[in-house]
Amino acid sequence: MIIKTPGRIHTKGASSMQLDLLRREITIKLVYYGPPFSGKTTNLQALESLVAPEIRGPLLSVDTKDDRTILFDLLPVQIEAGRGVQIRLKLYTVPGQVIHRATRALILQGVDGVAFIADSQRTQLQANRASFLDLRANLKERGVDPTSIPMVIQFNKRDLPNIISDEEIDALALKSPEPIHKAIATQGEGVRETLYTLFELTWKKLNMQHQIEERLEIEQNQVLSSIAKILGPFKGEPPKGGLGHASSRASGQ
Ligand SMILES: Nc1nc2c(ncn2[C@@H]2O[C@H](COP(=O)(O)OP(=O)(O)OP(=O)(O)O)[C@@H](O)[C@H]2O)c(=O)[nH]1
Ligand SMILES: [Mg+2]
Repeated sequence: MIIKTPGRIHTKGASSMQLDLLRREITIKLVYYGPPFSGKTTNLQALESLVAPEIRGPLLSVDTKDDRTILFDLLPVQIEAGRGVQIRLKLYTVPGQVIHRATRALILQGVDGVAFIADSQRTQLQANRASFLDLRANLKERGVDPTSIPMVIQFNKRDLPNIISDEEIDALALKSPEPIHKAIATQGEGVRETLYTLFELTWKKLNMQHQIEERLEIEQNQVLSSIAKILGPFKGEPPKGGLGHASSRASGQ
């Protein structure tokens, strides 16, 4: 961690979290990673329509005519977390196609948390695995321990035929260190839960490292419910401390 000016904290290496104590602003970078066509861009499109336009920028997409991401998508969201604290979330996607590895590595720079968007179709399971390994390798090459990065896995495209079953996902969730959500991103299902859980894990980690709550005199519950509020109502069991609690594994539908 480097302190550049009094009241301003920038982090180096894995995290790009910036904490400006004077302006009471925190900037957090979350990256949607995963194989080609798994629905990373669709997640951000769904979030763009879920979050009120006053608190988000337009979704910036750098893609080809046939909607393949070639650089990234970026959705900035600004959340008022009480006591004058502003949380600036920068939500990025990477391009999934194998040839864009260098771009993915670049976008991972300074990542605070990862949503891994897997494709539920059985034909894509190998692509999911390859992308997961690519993520780990990219992080390691940057000197980042992959297990230190808060991560949530989303099994998307639950509406399609020939997909990995709910029971198989539930079994995976029991042994997975990362929370798993099921989703149909095209219908907005599971999209909120994925982001909420990722935010919760990331916030807790950053707070442990930088004592954000103590420095800004804010309550974790207040922060989490501010995020829940901007995402709108969730399906399923109401979580503790807000919505979509990280320990509720394999939820989402
Ligand atoms: N049936 C179904 N289709 C989906 C779902 N989510 C995304 N898609 C479709 O899958 C295709 C790829 O979605 P994208 O969001 O562009 O995928 P991506 O992961 O951003 O792909 P790259 O940018 O190439 O890595 C699009 O045609 C989406 O409409 C889903 O839940 N169900
Ligand atoms: Mg995309």
